[in-house]
Amino acid sequence: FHFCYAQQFEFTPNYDESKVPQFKITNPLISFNGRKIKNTKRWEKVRRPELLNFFANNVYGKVPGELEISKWEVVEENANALNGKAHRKQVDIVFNKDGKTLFFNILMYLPNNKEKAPLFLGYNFYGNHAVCQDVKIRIPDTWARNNESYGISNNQFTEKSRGVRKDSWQVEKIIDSGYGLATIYYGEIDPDNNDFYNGIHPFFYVDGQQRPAANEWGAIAAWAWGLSRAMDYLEQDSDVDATKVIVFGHSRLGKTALWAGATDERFAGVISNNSGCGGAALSKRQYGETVGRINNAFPHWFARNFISYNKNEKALPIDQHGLLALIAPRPLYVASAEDDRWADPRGEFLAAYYATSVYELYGKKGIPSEEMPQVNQPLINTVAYHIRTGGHDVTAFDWEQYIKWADEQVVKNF
Ligand code: GTR
Repeated sequence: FHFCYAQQFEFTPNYDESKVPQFKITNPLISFNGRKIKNTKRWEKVRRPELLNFFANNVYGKVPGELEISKWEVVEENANALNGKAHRKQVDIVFNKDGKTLFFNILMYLPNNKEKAPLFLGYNFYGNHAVCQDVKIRIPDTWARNNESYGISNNQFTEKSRGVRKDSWQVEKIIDSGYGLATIYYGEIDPDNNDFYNGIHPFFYVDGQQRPAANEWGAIAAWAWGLSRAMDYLEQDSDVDATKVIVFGHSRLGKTALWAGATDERFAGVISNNSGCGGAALSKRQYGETVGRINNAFPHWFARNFISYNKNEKALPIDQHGLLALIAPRPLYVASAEDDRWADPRGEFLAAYYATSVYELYGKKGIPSEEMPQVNQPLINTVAYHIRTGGHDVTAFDWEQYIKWADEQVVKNF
């Protein structure tokens, strides 16, 4: 059944820069009670926790408890994958609680020329088998969104979707650059539907509870939680350099990567690809997708408390630059696409710019000015940004920049 707290919502997106409302940007280095944060110690003791708490209670929702991996199992592996370049592993991560079971499968490719590989970790939208044309990749049998061109009907994946997203994953490029890739089908943690009876949420319900409380996790926080559990596994996989795991995500999964990076400091770097509203973009600009629109179209993504900012962005005590600042001093890459106006490229850029003061507190370089770089001219510092030509997607160009930035900022082998 469905929870219908979405009302009818009249919406025409604004794409006119001159109609962006005037607003004040909250200084990330002034605490909610007005104190100036002058050093990293105060940031870590006072400001970072209060911001984290704000986003947890009012935007993404808190995780109501703890649940450890019950067991993991390597269900398939081959040291000679991708013409001998890579070691492929498929690992089931299993959770058991009160008679309930949930598992997700991590597909990994690790470069054979590295002992412990740095790694990109990210969710996929269409199943692990969609990221690479490799017949050995298992096809998830969990819920899938129907998609005729990918051969997905009756909410089931088929052979037809094998490799369909390979251009957005660039597995060979990643391996050739000395990185591993770990990917998970996001629907295995929580199917992307407006309901809360399946996926991981029910594992935390008390008797009779049917949905999370107003300040508890929506789907994005649940997916972010899954990334942290994947990290628990990676930390004890001796083929991986767990100190160099970069969490990556596109669009709703970019929002997820940002929240995972903010909540789990084990992630050594974070990539937001076209994450837009509720991700890297400033909500107060109300350009393209807005808080009200996203909460109405996807009522299950955020904590219910986030609804109080529908058509009321000005009430936000901190905007999404505060989320980006939570990732400091770890390297952060925010990427936009010129035609992806729905995600507000300028809003994504400005959030990275306004988060920069926190990086500077740590002596790191972020975005030096309010001037956006030209299209296809990446700005690569600890906080990196690019806007490329084209639309809402992940491309080879995007991956080339992420690898270059990871070389310089995370792995330091350039
Ligand atoms: C859109 C949504 C965006 C973005 C996108 C996606 O429909 O409005 O916030 O998340 O979906 O995930 O592809």
